Amino acid sequence: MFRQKTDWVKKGDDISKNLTHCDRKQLLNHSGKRKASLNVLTSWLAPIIWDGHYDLKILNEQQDSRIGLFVFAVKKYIQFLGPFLESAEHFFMVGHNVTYYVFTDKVGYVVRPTIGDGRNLQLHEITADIRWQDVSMQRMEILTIITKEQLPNEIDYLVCADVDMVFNDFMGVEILGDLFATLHPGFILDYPQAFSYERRKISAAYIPYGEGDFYYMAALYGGKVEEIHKLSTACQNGIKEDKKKNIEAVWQEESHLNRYLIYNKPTKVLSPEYLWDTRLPNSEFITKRRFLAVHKNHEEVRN
Ligand code: 4YA
Ligand code: UDP
Ligand code: MN
Repeated sequence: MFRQKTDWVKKGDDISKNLTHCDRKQLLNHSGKRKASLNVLTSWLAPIIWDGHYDLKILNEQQDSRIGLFVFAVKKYIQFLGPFLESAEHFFMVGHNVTYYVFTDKVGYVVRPTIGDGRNLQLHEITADIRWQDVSMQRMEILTIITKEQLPNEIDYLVCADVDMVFNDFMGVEILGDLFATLHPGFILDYPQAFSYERRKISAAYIPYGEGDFYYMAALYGGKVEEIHKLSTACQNGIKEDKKKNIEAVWQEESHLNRYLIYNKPTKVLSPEYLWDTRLPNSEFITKRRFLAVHKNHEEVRN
């Protein structure tokens, strides 16, 4: 049966009511600030994932994928692994098939948390690099290897994360897509010229002024295993090229990731709900804080 005209009018009313309750609407009054990050769609029509814009019940019914969560916990960062895994058990992909891929130089020290049904933990031993920058970048090298040899047989999607984080609210299948990346919470209202991209032409991560959509944070990104293989190979090649020239991109692998994502657009972008630090301004724009940075003493954990 056809809907009566009044039904449509009613539906329209509901939408405008929702809009008045949307905090991001405040931005309409901000002048001199960029609003692209607070949108629900990028210019290339990829969704930007904000709370309230998807129906998780329907997505869960449609999704039967095997999901990996890749994380490095090397040297002093081993202290973050317990809270990271425990919070992931509460909030990460609840009800789905999850494998944690943990890389550490201290396999013997890891206290295995209680892991739910349909979830498992793989511990992999690696040798620690001396400089923290190298440890951070080594993640790309490991990704190139495991996404080629091991992961294609084990999982469909891989999520790559920093370990100095805790899950603080649900993060589910709404994030999954062929290639997804997260908006850096420190740059949400900035224009691209203010992004901390690598600006030296000599680096393989170079991004000229005038280019770039968003500044993405390397603390959370992912996609289909094949896509992460392509991404990590490109970033690792850039890192190697720079090393040959005795240079290092300003934000290590994050700089290479940002360059890759300009020319290989993500199919989904995660809003800062998915990456937050409670010390940051502009928190009025987010209603969920799903993944929070632990406040660490940088000098202490990095030496
Ligand atoms: C990281 O962020 C951490 O080292 C910081 O401690 C903090 O958690 C941040 O992420 C969110 O330009 C309250 C501090 C606000 C700092 C905003 C800038 C840094 O931005 C860099 C790129 C890198 O992405 C760093 O990883 C990031 O700092
Ligand atoms: N990392 C590690 N051991 C180290 C340095 C880095 O395991 O000694 C890993 C860890 O997963 C960490 C990530 O590399 O979360 C990125 O480094 P960090 O979190 O210090 O960067 P930030 O987010 O502060 O820029
Ligand atoms: Mn971190």
